[in-house]
Order: sequence, then structure tokens, then C-alpha cells
Amino acid sequence: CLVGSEMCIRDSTMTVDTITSSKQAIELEDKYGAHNYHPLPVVLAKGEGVHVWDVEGKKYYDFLSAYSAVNQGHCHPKIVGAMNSQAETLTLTSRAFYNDMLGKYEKFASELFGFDKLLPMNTGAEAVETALKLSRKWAYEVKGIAENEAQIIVCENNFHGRTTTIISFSNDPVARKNFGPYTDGFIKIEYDNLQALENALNSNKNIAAFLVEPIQGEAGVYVPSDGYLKAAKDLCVKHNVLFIADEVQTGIARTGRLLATCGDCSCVNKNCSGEPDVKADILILGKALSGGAYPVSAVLANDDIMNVIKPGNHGSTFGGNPIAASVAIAALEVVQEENLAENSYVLGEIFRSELSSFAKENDLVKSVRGKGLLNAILINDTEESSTAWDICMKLRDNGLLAKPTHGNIIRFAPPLVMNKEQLMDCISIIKKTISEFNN
Ligand code: IF1
Repeated sequence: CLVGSEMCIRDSTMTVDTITSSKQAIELEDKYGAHNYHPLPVVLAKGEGVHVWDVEGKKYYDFLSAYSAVNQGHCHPKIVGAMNSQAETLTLTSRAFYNDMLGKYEKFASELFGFDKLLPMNTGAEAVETALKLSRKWAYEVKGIAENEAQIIVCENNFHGRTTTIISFSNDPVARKNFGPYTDGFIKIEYDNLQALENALNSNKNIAAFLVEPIQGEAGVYVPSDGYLKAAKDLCVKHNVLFIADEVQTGIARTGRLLATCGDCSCVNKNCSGEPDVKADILILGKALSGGAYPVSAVLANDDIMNVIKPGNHGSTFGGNPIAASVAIAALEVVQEENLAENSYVLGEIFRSELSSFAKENDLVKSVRGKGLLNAILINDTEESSTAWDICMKLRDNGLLAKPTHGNIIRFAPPLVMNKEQLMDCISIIKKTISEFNN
């Protein structure tokens, strides 16, 4: 070796640390990782079903599910099995060639969700970008909007991901500030406000699409008024504007139905029928599409829309790879086989009813809201207060992991494979922890 001797020694002895404590793992992330997160101080080393374990072996209920990605539970054997066997067979071909997994996945998922076609991507943000590009191209080539004039309506307090275009229409200063210049072509209106949507549609002829989350997750699990989505969709139809549903977080049985905008999807939850049906023109899925095992996202649409995309217009090295296809098929089969939509519906009703009555007798809990197993409690304190964070720390100590959003809201989103007994156990941990807090 001709480089300085010190360098040579370092090169030849470079090893990976062995993690022996949570403290050590946190110190490593703090020193060597970018500080783009502020995690709850718990270091997880293992997961199974509704549980996770830390480095020291302490067991917890997971009430975040990796932001609703692990709906099917941690390390689901069917999903892990599909991933392992595909990983041993063929991992990646790129889309320069066909692979024998993609087509059967596309057929299965398209039929399940009730669309003609699927475009595979990896992360939620990429799928949102795909939907935006698709709707713009449709607007120019089918609707006939003049080039570069298309506008997309979005909602205030949205969360759709982290790309430069997506943060261009965010109104969260933390996500947005000093990342400009921003992408043009977005009109922001108030969420859950039909009049605002109608005004925006009436005042501009160049609207390509309306992009909406069926429940605003990051905003604090904000459930819109009954009938809002259906009426919004009807307004879109009237104005020949595409209704884009971002179901990255609400999809895959999280809200007690296969999709929050069910349309003609093949949902097996018998509780589904009474709720208003909304069919998106463009459906965006991610997170639990893979059960959290692998980054898999997708955009679904019918031929009249999807066919505007031609070879070379869009793509991704990893999108639609054989592992992703195989994992997604298994993850969706688990949702069906284990009736996760129905379980999410039933357990969600219990969770909200138990915590609503608790809120009546406890001053710290202002209200409870959500659908299925996507829920949040509002803590009776200011957004700047540390109360919700402190409660989450105590919940951690008591064996349950949840994370505050917006300072005074705690999101509760366990894996959908939870059973009633486990849920009751969790409800008692939550009640006990918050009660201790009052004193
Ligand atoms: C993070 C929130 C949840 C999403 C919707 C697209 C994406 C997301 C509706 C992008 C992602 C995330 C990302 C995660 C935190 C998480 C989140 F708090 F920020 F809002 F789930 F509630 N559309 N949501 O919720 O998907 O590119 O991340 O795969 O750390 O940023 P992605």
C-alpha cells in the first residue's frame, strides 16, 4: 500500500460495530446520521405481529405500524416467505425486460381495487409524483388544456411526501422552508370545504385534477364530514376534472375498508355497504401495499387515463421488480385471508367508544377521532406543550409505542392483525398511563 501507513491500517481493520445497548445505537445515529428525524428514544431490534422488542429485550405493542405500513403485522410469515423465495430466484431485471411476476401482480391488484391498469413505483412520494404527471398529461392530451397551463387543486394541511414538487404545495413551513424555488401549477383550498372546491373549479378552466387524502393523516387524523368525498368526486365529474385519492396511508384496510374511497373495489368487509361509495379516477397506494416489508407503491387508473403514458414517459429502475410484485401479492392476500378490513372496522369502533367515554371523565383527553384503526386523541394542551410527547414516553415505559403529531395530538394506528383481547389490554395501558399523568 502506497498511501500513508495510518490510512492503510484503518482500511484493513474497518469493521461494523456490534450493538449491545439502545444507548449505543442512539449515539451512533446521532453522530453519523443526518438529523432529519427526532425519534422517540426506543431502539427496536425485532418485530412479530402486533409486537416489537427493543435491544434490551423489552416488548411493546406497536401503535404506529411504521405510519400504517405494517397493517399486516410485523414479519408476517406469508409476506416474508414470498420475499425470501423471490429473493432467491430473481430480484431485479429493470423494465428493459419483462419479468414473470409483474403481470400477474398488476392483474391481481387492478382487479382487487377495480381499475384497468396499475403503474408500479416504490415509495409513496414517487407514486404521488406519478399521479401528478399522469393527470397533467391527461389534461393536455385528452381534456385539451393548453400546454403548461394545467392546474391541480390540493388541500391545505396536506401531506403527500417529500419531493421538491410535493413540498411546493405543502403549507408546513418545517417541510417547505428554504427548499425553493417551488413547482408551479397548484391551487390550494381548505380541506373538507365543498364550496371552496366548487369556487376553485368555477374560477379556472384549466384544472386537471383534485388531489386529496380521504383522511388527513399528518394533519392529525382529520376525518372530513360525511359525504364530503362523494360530493367532491361529483363536482370533479361535473367539471371533467380527475379525482386523485392519495390512499398511501388510508388504504389497504387501515380505515375499516379495503380503501377509504371504496368505489368498486373487492372489499370483503360486510360493514362496508352502508358507507358512501367514492371511486377515484387515479388511486395512489404505498406503505401497506407491501405490509411494510419492502418499498412498494402504485398508481391505478382506467385505460382512458393510464393510456396517455407511453414508453419513455415515466419509470423507475426498481418499480415493478419481481420481489416487489411477489411481496405485494402476498401482502394483499393476507388482507383478504385474514379479513383485516373487517377487523380494523370492528376494533376501531371499540377503540373510539372506549376512549371517548374515557375522555368524558379525563381532562387531559379532549377528543377522539378516526376511522377503523387510524385514530388520534387530542390532548388538552397547546401545540407547543410537551404533554403529548411526555405521555408517549410514559406509554413507552408501559409497553406501548405511539408518536405525537402536531405537538398535542397522539396517533394510534396498531397493526390490523390485532385481536380484541390485545386491543383491550392496550386500551387499559393507554387509560392507566394518561390517568397517572393527571396526578
Ligand atoms: C415520514 C406523516 C404519516 C402519506 C401520504 C404520501 C406519503 C405519505 C398520505 C409519502 C407519507 C409519512 C412519511 C413519514 C411520515 C408519514 C406520515 F406523518 F408524515 F404524515 F404516515 F402520517 N401520501 N407519510 O402519509 O410516502 O414517500 O414516505 O413512502 O417520515 O416522512 P413515502
